[in-house]
Formats: sequence, C-alpha cells, structure tokens
Amino acid sequence: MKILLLSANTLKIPYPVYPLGLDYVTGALGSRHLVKILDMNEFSSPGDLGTAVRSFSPDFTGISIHNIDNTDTINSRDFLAEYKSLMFQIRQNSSGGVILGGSGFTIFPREFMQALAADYGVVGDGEKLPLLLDMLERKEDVRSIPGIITKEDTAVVYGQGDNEIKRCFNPASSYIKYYLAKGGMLNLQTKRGCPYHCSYCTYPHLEGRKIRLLPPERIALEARELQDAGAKYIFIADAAFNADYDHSSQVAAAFSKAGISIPWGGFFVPTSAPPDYFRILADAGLSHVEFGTESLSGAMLDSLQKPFTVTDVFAAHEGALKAGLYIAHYFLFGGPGENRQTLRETLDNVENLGKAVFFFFYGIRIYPHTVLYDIALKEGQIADQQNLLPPVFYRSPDITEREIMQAVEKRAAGRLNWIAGTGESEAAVILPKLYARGFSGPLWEYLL
Ligand code: B12
Ligand code: SF4
Repeated sequence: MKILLLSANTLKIPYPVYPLGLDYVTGALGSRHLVKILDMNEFSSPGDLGTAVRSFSPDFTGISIHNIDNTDTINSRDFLAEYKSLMFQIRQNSSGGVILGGSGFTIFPREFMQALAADYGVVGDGEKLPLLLDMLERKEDVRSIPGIITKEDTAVVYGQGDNEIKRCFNPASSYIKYYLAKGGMLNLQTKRGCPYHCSYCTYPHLEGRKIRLLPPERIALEARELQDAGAKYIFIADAAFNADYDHSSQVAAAFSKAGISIPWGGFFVPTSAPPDYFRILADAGLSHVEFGTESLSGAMLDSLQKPFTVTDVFAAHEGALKAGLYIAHYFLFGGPGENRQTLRETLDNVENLGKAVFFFFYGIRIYPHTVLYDIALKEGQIADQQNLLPPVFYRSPDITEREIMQAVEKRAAGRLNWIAGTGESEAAVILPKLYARGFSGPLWEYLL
C-alpha cells in the first residue's frame, strides 16, 4: 500500500522539533509499503499540501499529532483549528483513509477522532500501525487490536504491545535540512517509559510505566548518524534520561566510544544520583541538564507525588554544577495544596540553587488518567466527561494565579534567568535571529 505520513506540528517555540515519532513508524512499516513523509514545517500554505497529497495518491494518510496546545496559562493557544484545516486538505485531495497517532492524540483519542472525523487511530506506540494495515488489507475486524480506535468506538483498550522498536532515519530527506538550519537540533530516544507516579503527568500513560531499554550501542550508532547528517546538538527525548542510572551511564559510554563530539541534553529527574554520575555524562558530551523539579517545598513535592526531596534537588544540582553543565529547572506552581507559604518556601530555595535558568509555570494542565484529574473532579474544577481538549488548568483553592505571578515577578526582579511561562513571545523574536546567525542548540544558557 502507499502510506503518506504527515507531521502536523508547526510550533516553533522553544524551537522546531524534528518529528522523531515518524522515524519509528517508518522503521516499523519496513519495506512492505511505499512510505512518504511530509512535514508541515516545509509547506508555506495548506494548498501546497493538497497538491503533494494528490500527486502521491496514498491508500492511507497517517497524521502525527504531537501537540494539542502550548500549555501556557498566560498565553494559551490550541492547534485544533490548524489540524481541521489539514484534514480538510487531505479529504479534498485523497480518497484514502486517514489514521491518527502521536503523543497529543494518545492523550485524547476519542476527542480527536470526533473533532477531525478520522477513520482510525493508533493510541500509544506507532509500531502497531503495520498490524492495523495488514488487518485492513485482509478486511478483518481491527477493533481486536489493543490501542486501535475506529470512528465508531466510544472506549479505548490501552496497551503498548511488545513490538520491535526500530528507527528509520533518512539523512537525505528534505525536512532534515529545515531542522539543521533552525537550531541544528536532532533527537533520539534511549528508552520508553517512566516508572514514577507524579500526580499530573501523562508520560507513564503515553509510554508505559515499565521501562523498555534500547541497546546503548545501537543508540550510539544512531547518534553518530545524526552527527554525520549535520546535527549540532542532540536532544534525548526520553521522559527522564536518568530514570535508569546504569543504562544512561552505559549510553554515555557508548557515545564516547562512537565518537560523538556534538553536545547533547535532555530531561532529568533530580533524584539522588551515583557519585560522579554527571561528570561521567559531561565527559561523554552532555552539556544541558533540564530538571523537572516543579517545587522546592517539601509539602508540594509530596502533594505532586514527586520521587525526590528538596535535599535531593540540591544534591543533583550540585553534581551537575560541579560537572560544568548548563542547568535549567522547571517549576509548576498552583498544584493541590499550594499556598503562600509553599510558594515562599520554593522561591527562597530557588535563590539558593545557584547558577541555573529557572522556568516558572502557573496552573497545571489537567489530563485524563492522572491523579490530578481525580482531584480536580472531586473538587469540582472539572465535570465528569468534560472535554479537556480545550486546555483546562488546575488552580489551587488556597492561592490565586495573580498572587503567584506577582510573587514570582517581584522575586525575579528583572533577572534574565528567571522566566515566567514559556517566554514564548520573547523566544519567538530572539531565537530565529540567533539560529539564522549560526547559533545552535536550545540556547537558554545565554540567559545565565
Ligand atoms: C521530548 C519532549 C519535548 C522536547 C523535544 C525536544 C526535541 N528536540 O525532540 C521539548 C522540551 C523541546 C518539548 C517542547 C514542547 N513540548 Co514536549 N514533549 C516531549 C516528550 C517528553 C517526548 C516526545 C518524543 O519525542 N517522544 C519520542 C517519540 C518517538 O514518540 P512520539 O513522538 O510520541 O511517537 C510515537 C507515538 O506517539 C506514535 N506516533 C507518532 N506519530 C504518529 C503518527 C501515526 C500516523 C501513528 C500511527 C503513530 C504515531 O509512534 C511513535 C513511536 O512509537 C513528550 C511526552 C511524551 N512522553 O511523549 C512531550 C509532549 C509531546 N510535549 C508537550 C508540549 C505541550 C510541549 C510544548 C508545547 C511545551 C511548551 N509550552 O513549550 C513544547 C512544544 C515544542 C514544539 N516546537 O513542538 C505535550 C503535548 C501535549 C499537549 N498538551 O499539547 C507532551 C505530550 C507532554 C505532555 N504535557 O503530556 N517537548
Ligand atoms: S518523573 Fe517526569 S516523566 Fe516521570 S512521572 Fe514524574 S514528571 Fe512524569
């Protein structure tokens, strides 16, 4: 069959993100189908997409829905209208079926199926797509496959399956050039899954709670391919790179052995690390550590069910600082139990963290399949069966968003490394200019 895969993500904040998921879907499809990938970042108008779809004439078009919204309470934007216009172009120019997939889709499969009137959806791992296509070819009932949703379905049977995870990276594809020119960042995954239980987080639902490790040598070869293709920086797209200390250390060793000379970074959880962990990673090229810290109040860390204490955060920070790494901490204010005291405690502790960039967010996006969802429902902040595709944020009953914003802004006192929200409007002006001048990587270190 002819399969068109389309990356719908055109968000350029904090920078354009290479559509990694589609490399895995292509890897899973192998050579049994004729596969073409299109990336919406390459099209100047939806009309151009229509022409490309018509000329390929696919049997099925798979759309990757990565983002739902920008998850920013200050300047909230969702992308449903954009996706609807994409869908319109595809339907106008192809009589083939449409299959949805991707992380954004996996959070709200029924809502997206309905809003976009798609034919099928693949929830979770896209490696299930070949099985779906096989069964469609044989005209079998596809609803027996866990994680497949049809337009008639009202419930989803979740399940990751145990499909082989194999990436197909094509250095000759036209869309790679786009990412190389705009920051030079490519990405890879070293494992899937997160074993922790943070109350608001979708990642364990998206990737599973059981960690599925990929072989370090294979990942290092992949990193080498990205480097040889011209990448200037590699982002490790794991839920938390250090969720397995042994494996992440082995990946770093494999990077050194494979001659990875470009910098790399990823998300880390500030749990207690083995001695020298960050130095070993830094020696292998790790340059940027992004900690999902969320709070520096013990009570709030408990409330958010974070797997670390305030002391652990300081220890992880010191380890990374001593290793000479650039550090960012992300904070999420306004969760259950947040009040003036917990806010003050966090801000006081941030002052003592030392050299780092701090991103502060207010209000926590409520997603299904999370503990926060249950709390919000119980407190009446959301209604049963409410459609949460249009973003809804949890707000602590004990402190207003305005109070939080004012306290953070007062404390920031104009310091450039204290950033409220995504810094979207500033980033949208500054980053493209820096990338055009040849700067690469995430660049938040320039705020230090
Ligand atoms: C890493 C990451 C980032 C990194 C990306 C860095 C990089 N260079 O790669 C950074 C920090 C930059 C980032 C930024 C943002 N992110 Co982010 N990010 C992630 C994360 C953790 C992993 C994404 C990833 O690459 N996974 C690995 C790949 C292989 O998986 P995948 O893309 O999901 O693809 C698999 C399946 O989904 C499926 N699939 C994918 N496409 C298709 C298509 C078809 C047809 C099929 C059948 C299957 C299929 O198959 C693939 C293989 O199994 C996810 C959460 C998560 N655990 O998934 C959030 C996530 C995608 N991010 C999210 C958000 C909101 C954002 C931001 C908007 C935040 C902000 N305000 O700045 C920005 C947007 C950036 C942009 N320009 O798009 C949300 C999206 C949901 C939402 N509310 O919109 C997520 C889901 C996290 C969450 N809150 O739940 N992010
Ligand atoms: S450690 Fe990070 S990815 Fe894992 S559940 Fe907590 S917030 Fe989510």
